[in-house]
Amino acid sequence: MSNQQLSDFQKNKILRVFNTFYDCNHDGVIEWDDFELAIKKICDLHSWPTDGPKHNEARETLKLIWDGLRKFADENEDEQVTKDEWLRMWTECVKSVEKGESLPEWLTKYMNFMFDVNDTSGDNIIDRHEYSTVYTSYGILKSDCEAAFDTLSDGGKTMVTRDIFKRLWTEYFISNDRNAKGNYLFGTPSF
Ligand SMILES: [Ca+2]
Ligand SMILES: [Ca+2]
Ligand SMILES: [Ca+2]
Repeated sequence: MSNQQLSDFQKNKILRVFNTFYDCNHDGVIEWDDFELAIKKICDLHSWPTDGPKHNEARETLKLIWDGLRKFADENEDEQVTKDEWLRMWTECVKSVEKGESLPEWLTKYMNFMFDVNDTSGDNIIDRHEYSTVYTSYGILKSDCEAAFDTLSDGGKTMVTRDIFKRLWTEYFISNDRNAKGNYLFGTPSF
């Protein structure tokens, strides 16, 4: 199995997510430790108290996501997902979606989780302020966040609901079109 089916553009997008959102301690592999850091970051961001219901819920959700990710990507079962394993998983994933299959369940869970993390107010819409707050916490510049959000929302004309978020999410991971709006889902692309 090779990564040849993905274009460099697709690989760059997929690795950006690996580096920015999953490999939180930046040691080049995804492990449970990275998820622990993500839980801490998200709870701090929302001021969810340690061991409170929201904190426990975030941990349970991320545990399910990690189990799903390992099942699909951790070929040698060493409890680490390398960049090569990550790209191979995505190659398979892009192929199945192109055949009309849906995204794997763990990824749908992750998508819903990220939507909920973004939607601080809980009104089922991500607004510009909510979006910038979350992504600046991942080290993306505020100006990049705001520019990206303006693209995603057509300058505020389109409400970023869960359905729209899902469409943009799928576009981000699957599309090979450089003009797709979904490319801006995680900040202004640098590619
Ligand atoms: Ca790591
Ligand atoms: Ca592995
Ligand atoms: Ca909201």
